[in-house]
Amino acid sequence: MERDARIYVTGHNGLVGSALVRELQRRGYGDLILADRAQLDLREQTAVRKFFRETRPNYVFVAAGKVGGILANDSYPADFIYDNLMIAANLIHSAYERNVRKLLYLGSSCVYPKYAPQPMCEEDLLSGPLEPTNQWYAVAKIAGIKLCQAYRRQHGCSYIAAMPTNLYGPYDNFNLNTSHVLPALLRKFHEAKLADARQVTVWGTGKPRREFCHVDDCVAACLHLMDVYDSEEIVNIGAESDISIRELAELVQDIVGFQGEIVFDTGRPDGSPVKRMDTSVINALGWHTAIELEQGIRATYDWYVRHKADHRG
Ligand code: GFB
Repeated sequence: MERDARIYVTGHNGLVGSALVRELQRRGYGDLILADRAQLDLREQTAVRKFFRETRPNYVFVAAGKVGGILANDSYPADFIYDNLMIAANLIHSAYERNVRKLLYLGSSCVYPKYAPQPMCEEDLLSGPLEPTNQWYAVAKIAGIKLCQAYRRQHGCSYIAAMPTNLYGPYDNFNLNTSHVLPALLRKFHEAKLADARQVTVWGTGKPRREFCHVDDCVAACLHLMDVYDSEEIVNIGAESDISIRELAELVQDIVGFQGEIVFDTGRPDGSPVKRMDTSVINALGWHTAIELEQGIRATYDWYVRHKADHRG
């Protein structure tokens, strides 16, 4: 992307979008197009088309979306499928109408089947049934991938799609009902430490395994793909190692410095047993993770304590 390019980062208040903006600014991109929810509802086709007409972006990052952890996905299936379908369709079609030079669409590791062979390769897409708790989100994200591929095939659009694993970092959602596991654990252990509580409850059996990629690593991958990749196949962004939820809870307990015990609420769903990403494609393109998990969690915990711990929500 040229330094004077007009770059539209959707979802710039979210985990990925905010990290993208920080990194683009650090690299000297001065013409960023940003609009928050009050300014532009991405589910509204007419409003999105008008916004593209007026702002004329050259590049678009689709980091906007309705996202959440296992409980939010399970509780609000209509929101997860409708919002994400509309956002993908409106952004991708408007990009086509306004001749956007290149668009990067962000999917998720949950697009892969629940029992996909591990590690999951890009070719495993649509090879089996999805995890029921997040199938609504996954179907919308798969539709977004297919939109990118269809506009490339029919109209020659340079739209690419990346599938990040579970992400974490600053500006994550720390609401215990809607967040992903890592921010939830940071908050639970932090509040338990302050309250001198005897125990912290972790959902599920603790046996599922997940990968956690720091959002700054993910952003480096996205910008790298924008530079070097232009093809219809999706590309995984993985953490290159995984960990069980029990091990993760113990690590967070240690980082936060909570002295009590961990109990598992097995009445809560586990979700997919394991989600390991095969990263050979993106590794061959020259990207690797740089932020080790413990270091990344420590930095995120520092950020949480400085910015969020006093706020409820
Ligand atoms: O991060 P998480 O909500 O999403 O949960 P998924 C990961 C694992 O952590 C599950 C367990 O086995 C949870 O049961 N867990 C333990 C907890 N304690 C907690 C807690 O306090 N909060 C939460 N949230 N989980 C998501 C999808 O799946 O992955 C999304 O629902 C998206 O659509 C995302 O794809 C990447 O990893 O199971």
